Amino acid sequence: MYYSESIGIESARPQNEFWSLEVSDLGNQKWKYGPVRPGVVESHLLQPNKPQPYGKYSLDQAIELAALNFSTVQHESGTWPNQYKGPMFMTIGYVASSYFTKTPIPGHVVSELIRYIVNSSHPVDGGWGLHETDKSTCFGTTINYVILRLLGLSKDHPVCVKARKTLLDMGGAVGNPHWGKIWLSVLNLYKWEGVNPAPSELFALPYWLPIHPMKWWVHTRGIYAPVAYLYTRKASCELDPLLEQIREEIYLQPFEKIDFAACRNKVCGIDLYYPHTTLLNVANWAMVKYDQWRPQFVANWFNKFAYNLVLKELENTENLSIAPVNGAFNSIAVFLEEGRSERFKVVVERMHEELFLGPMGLTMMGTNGSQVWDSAFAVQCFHVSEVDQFGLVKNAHDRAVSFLLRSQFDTECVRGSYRDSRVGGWPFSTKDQGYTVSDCTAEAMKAVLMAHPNDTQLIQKLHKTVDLLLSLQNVDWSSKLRAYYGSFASYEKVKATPLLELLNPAEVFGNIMVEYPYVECTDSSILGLVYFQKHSDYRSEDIKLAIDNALQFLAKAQNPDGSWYGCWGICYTYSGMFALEAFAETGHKYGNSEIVRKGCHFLVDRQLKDGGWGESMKSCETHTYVSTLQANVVQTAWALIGLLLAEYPDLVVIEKGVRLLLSRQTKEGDWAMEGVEGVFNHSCSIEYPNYRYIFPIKALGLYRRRLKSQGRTWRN
Ligand code: LAN
Repeated sequence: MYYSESIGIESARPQNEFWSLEVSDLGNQKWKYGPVRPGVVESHLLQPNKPQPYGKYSLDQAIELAALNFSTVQHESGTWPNQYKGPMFMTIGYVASSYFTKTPIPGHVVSELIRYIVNSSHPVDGGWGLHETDKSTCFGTTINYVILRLLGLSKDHPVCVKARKTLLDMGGAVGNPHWGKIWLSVLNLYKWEGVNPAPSELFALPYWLPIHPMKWWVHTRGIYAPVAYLYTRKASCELDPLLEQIREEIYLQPFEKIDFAACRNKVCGIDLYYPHTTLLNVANWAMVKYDQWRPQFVANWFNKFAYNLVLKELENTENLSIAPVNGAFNSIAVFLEEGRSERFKVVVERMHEELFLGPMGLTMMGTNGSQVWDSAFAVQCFHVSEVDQFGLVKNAHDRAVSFLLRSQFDTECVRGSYRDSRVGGWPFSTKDQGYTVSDCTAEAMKAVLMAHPNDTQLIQKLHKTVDLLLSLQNVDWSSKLRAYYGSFASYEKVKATPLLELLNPAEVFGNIMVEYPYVECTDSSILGLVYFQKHSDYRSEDIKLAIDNALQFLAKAQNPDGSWYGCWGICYTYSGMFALEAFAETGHKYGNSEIVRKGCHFLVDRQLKDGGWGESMKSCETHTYVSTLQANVVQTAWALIGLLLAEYPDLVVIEKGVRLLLSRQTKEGDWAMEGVEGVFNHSCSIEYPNYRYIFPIKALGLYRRRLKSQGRTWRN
């Protein structure tokens, strides 16, 4: 049961006002409150998740109904909006920025934000973790407690009382990791002298230096540019009576008595995932000394470099920023530089596109959505299941394809933003967000090719996509040295040494400093190139070589037990599906490849008694397969897809999984949300609500093909 109404603060809720979702042609989505009545999409998104399994459909009926149901919840823009939630450290950005810049948050937003946080508090101790299904941590509990207080929940409200006790039991807010300390300092609830340094000078270093920040992972440098600006200015919100009260609530000692400088390296043991190295401690110590010594005018001068990068980021993303974390920091930097300028107003307006409403309330998502990614997979699953021409599904399919075609990048980034070419590429969410991702580009290319296999103009346009994809492959001498020759990373090629991880200051995430080779990104890139090759001779030799190199990387990345570690989905099951698909599409099947046989056996050995698969988020954290007790639909579909594409011979194994999918299907043709599907940086889980349609439809469709190819029919 979710809290739905009164949470102790007054929220004006007139009878004739409703929440409705506006989505632009480019997939930018915004929840609005007003006279517009919610439609089918909104009702679907706001409906609590408790569909009853029906399980009586035949295979054909199951596929068709699922595809029809999925089509009805598509928005006319061609996207499938969904609450892409999970991380519990995003909303603080929106709330802190609003508080800092004194930008009022409308009452209807306030009450929904509170409702989500209240609903997601830990049932036992009332705290919050790094992500929604995490144990309570100091970071999660502090920032979500602070949000509730800033939004007007009383300190004596039972939710605050319970959370505060948990926070104080963990030693109070001094145990926050770096990002927590930064937000608290921005809000004047902590002192900058207790924050490990992020000086703007780093951004003024010459680019040829191997550790230059603009060679870091796009997210990390996107966050640290505005953070450096705020740190160097020691920017703090104006103190007011509410902040003074919060200062007295979140620490064990009175605020004035705390020696903040001594808390710089203090991190609550529960939070710590990635401890400091000695090298980082020494570097921090030196930077603190430097910071104390360097005159303010020098600091201001260096800050111009960091601010310039903030502006470039805003220009390249239509004022959106790559994701909410840096978006919120950017908004404060712009406010400090420009006050309530036109740019500031747009930046604030666009932040609302990252807030999304769901049955539990309103929250800041991981990105401004997952539009391109989901639409690309949707188109593919309709084709694989041969329902793309079926009734209403055809309409949904065509709209999704048009959306993909509209979302391809056709302009480059502005000069001086340290960004690679992007024309021809696709993002994860929307064109405005502006960042090419290797696998999103490849999967979108595959989808549009499936839809328009003979369109010569389109194929011509995809030449740029192929150029871009090939340019993203790690094939230089350093990748050879590090054994990831042939791989693909997420947004860019690997540009700097993983040794930079020794300087990872975030404490709660692993592998955030630089790009890494990712099995899934490599798999998808292979698939995109393979599909392209079926339709064109363009750069065929280069493509062939790229695919060979990528396959060799995948072979090396396979663990001795046959598995591949997944970085963006949970976990070995997710990666197993992608890897087996990449091998299958290049002609490596169970019958002719030892790699594929091992990959299949790994999955088959983990099939649960109920016939399906279920893998826990713990796999990602511990790098060891951890099964759940019961199967879930999405992971069962992933395993089935891998096995079916690999042509795993034992149909009994596969049929058991198929039966599990059918047994969980509802009368309406969809499936319940059963758990979290995604992950990032090894420690944070994130939901992909559309996966529960896309992958079961694909798995069932593949199974139907397999039966047909063997001249068999389904028996209930
Ligand atoms: C995502 C979501 C999508 C994901 C895939 C396309 C699935 C993946 O194959 C490549 C990487 C990518 C694009 C990705 C990267 C990191 C993101 C953007 C996220 C997991 C969603 C949120 C996350 C972002 C980094 C959150 C901010 C937090 C930090 C620790 C920097």
